[in-house]
Amino acid sequence: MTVIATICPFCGVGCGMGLHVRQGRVIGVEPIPGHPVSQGQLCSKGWNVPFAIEPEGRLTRPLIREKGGFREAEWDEAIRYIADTLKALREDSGAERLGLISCARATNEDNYAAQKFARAVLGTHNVDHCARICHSPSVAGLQATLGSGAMTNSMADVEATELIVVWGADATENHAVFGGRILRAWQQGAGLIVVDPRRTRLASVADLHLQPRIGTTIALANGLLHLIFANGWEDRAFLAARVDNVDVVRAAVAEWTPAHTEAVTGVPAAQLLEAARRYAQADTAFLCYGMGVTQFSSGTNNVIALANLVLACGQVGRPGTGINPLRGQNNVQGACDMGCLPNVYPGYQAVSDAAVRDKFAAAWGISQPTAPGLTSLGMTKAAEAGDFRALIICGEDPVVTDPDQNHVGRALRRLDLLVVLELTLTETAKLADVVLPVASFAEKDGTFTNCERRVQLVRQAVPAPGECRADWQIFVALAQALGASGFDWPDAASIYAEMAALSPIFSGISHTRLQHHGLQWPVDAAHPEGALVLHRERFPLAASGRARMLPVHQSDLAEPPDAEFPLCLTTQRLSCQYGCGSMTRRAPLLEREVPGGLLFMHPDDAAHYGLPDGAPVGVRSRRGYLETRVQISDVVPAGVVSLPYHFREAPSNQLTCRAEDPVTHMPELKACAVRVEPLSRPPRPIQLIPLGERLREAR
Ligand SMILES: Nc1nc2c(c(=O)[nH]1)N[C@H]1C(S)=C(S)[C@@H](COP(=O)(O)OP(=O)(O)OC[C@H]3O[C@@H](n4cnc5c(=O)[nH]c(N)nc54)[C@H](O)[C@@H]3O)O[C@H]1N2
Ligand SMILES: Nc1nc2c(c(=O)[nH]1)N[C@H]1C(S)=C(S)[C@@H](COP(=O)(O)OP(=O)(O)OC[C@H]3O[C@@H](n4cnc5c(=O)[nH]c(N)nc54)[C@H](O)[C@@H]3O)O[C@H]1N2
Ligand code: SF4
Ligand SMILES: [Mo]
Repeated sequence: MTVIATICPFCGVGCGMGLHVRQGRVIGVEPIPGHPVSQGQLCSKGWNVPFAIEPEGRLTRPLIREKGGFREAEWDEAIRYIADTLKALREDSGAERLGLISCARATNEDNYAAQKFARAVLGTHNVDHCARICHSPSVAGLQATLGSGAMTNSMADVEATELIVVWGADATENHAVFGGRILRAWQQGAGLIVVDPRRTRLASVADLHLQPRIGTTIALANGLLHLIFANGWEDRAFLAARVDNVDVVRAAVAEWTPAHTEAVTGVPAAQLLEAARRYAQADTAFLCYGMGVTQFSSGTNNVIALANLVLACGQVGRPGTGINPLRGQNNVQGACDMGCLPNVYPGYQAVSDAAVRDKFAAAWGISQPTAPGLTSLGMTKAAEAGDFRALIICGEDPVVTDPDQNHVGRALRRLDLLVVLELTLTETAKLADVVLPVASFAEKDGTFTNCERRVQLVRQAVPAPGECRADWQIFVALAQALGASGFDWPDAASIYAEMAALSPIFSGISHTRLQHHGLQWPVDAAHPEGALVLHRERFPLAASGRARMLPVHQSDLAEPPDAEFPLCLTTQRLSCQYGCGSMTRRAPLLEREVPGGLLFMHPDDAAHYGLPDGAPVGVRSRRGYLETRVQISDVVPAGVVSLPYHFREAPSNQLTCRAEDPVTHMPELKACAVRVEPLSRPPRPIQLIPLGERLREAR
């Protein structure tokens, strides 16, 4: 048996793992003892990696849709078919009706190749990925206030801080190994404040659990800021030296008195005072946050509200402090870094900047459109309207994971060409015209970038099953079939080198420099060894190097409960499952943990509806309907029900709404109105996409 050191392919913690390989198969895993992030730990998902990627049940040959089903095809035929169709569609209706969804689970090299294919070969900035419905408000909100959208500090900082604040994140479930580090830090004396409408595991041990009403982040942050200014607890020296626009924000939070804040958020005034005092007066306070902040139609303003709080107290730019978005997917930081976003090239270089466009045009030998492209949900919306023709989706399952499932299904069915690059036949792949089999993380070289900006090497441990190829190799073949040059990379390292040469913040990174547990960007002349802490002396926002506070105002949920739909539905994750479940649900031990689909409901609500634990129910929103079973739980507050989003038989996105953040188009995944209907028979699983069904509607 050999052991190959690599990185876990699930969440953004980026734990180091050794893959046990025998006879060309991954037969087990082990944690890596000296790894700086995971310190010899893995969570249950990491331990179950071999099941997630085992060759049985994987796609191994290209599939082309034929007569209501799929037939196997040779690579040459599949590539030719896609290339010819893309060419015809572009000639017919222009590059702006073609697009690409990239994959935050794949490597940086895959993602660089994907966006280069979209921009340099298709000729469009219509490239996006799941960050859109995840931390895009962090990218926008932190960019606007601090000048950079990434986690400012490192995960190890929780062990060197006086106070940890976890705001709208369920870290023991979703960043499990990091959640464990938070618990250890708390046991060793760090303070812990949790802000969450649900009583998460961390909330149940925290010194202080603020339990706001769903969707009241701005009110709460403004209320805390009001108390900080009112008591003179702000860091005046820091504000004078490093922050603009303070007085405007001070005036804007004047109305958020404790009484007003309590009335809106439901958090008692005494708790507000204690939280404000402890956060402002701690020498070091580490604030991290997640989807409970971003997944709202006010997502960007929510992030800005937290940034104001952090800046006011000078809790940034030093070890043990910071504003730290817990990036979700193993390589979502990397997919953003690589420019898989409609408005930036690799390294966050703006599409709107003519000098940047000229640089990439010269490097890639093709001029680029001047306007940013469509977002992922923008492409779906255009498709439903019949205004979009071809979409290449690498490793995402929007039929399960995007909001308003019935809308997604209608949109994808209207495309002239849907190509899906996947490990298995997901619900989305079932709708494709061509499905291409890809190599998993264990079958290719490359890099992942974790949530603390650490670029780490992923190493091929086994050959890919059947005819699977790495995503980047598929883009090479497609580019060549379309007559493009500049895609003749011999290996993943040379892709990284091309990217680094074009992106100042990664200019000091190469595969050879990453051997020892990677580097945290920026890695450039000013930071030759990378940066554990951002913004030590200046913020990369303006020439002055100063940050900017911005006033933000509380807004209502897009769809508050009413007489017809009296409950607020929120969506959550479970420690034992991941995303659409296409990988974790292949692991028998994980699948055994929780039955597929559960509706968490407070005991008072269950009593009101006369529902015993495990009772079958229908759940209905204005957009859809599903059936599942009730799990009575006082983790959720009364009036709120919660569904995990991993289960295709009871998919929460049947119900969710598409109300959007005006800045980033983030949908309001954390709140919509539903009603619960008791059933007198067992729940019926949702029939998603029956294989072969693909009614192409007349254009
Ligand atoms: N096991 C597992 N781990 C995962 C994933 C997975 O699918 N499974 N997915 C990965 C991905 S892609 C991501 S993005 C991360 C997400 O990780 P988290 O950010 O932790 O995501 P969620 O559990 O969706 O939401 C976090 C919390 O927000 C709370 N919340 C809801 N509304 C509000 C509100 O108005 N205010 C506040 N303060 N809180 C609110 C919810 O109660 C919930 O506890 O997890 C990653 N890790
Ligand atoms: N209701 C509700 N919906 C949500 C959320 C929520 O909190 N509530 N959270 C949202 C968030 S934060 C996110 S990030 C999205 C995630 O949504 P998705 O990105 O759709 O979720 P994943 O399960 O990660 O799907 C990734 C797919 O990539 C495939 N894959 C893995 N490795 C590779 C590879 O190397 N190459 C290729 N081509 N494919 C690969 C896997 O097989 C898997 O099917 O869901 C969002 N949807
Ligand atoms: S915490 Fe995240 S990266 Fe670590 S083993 Fe679990 S899923 Fe993998
Ligand atoms: Mo995410």
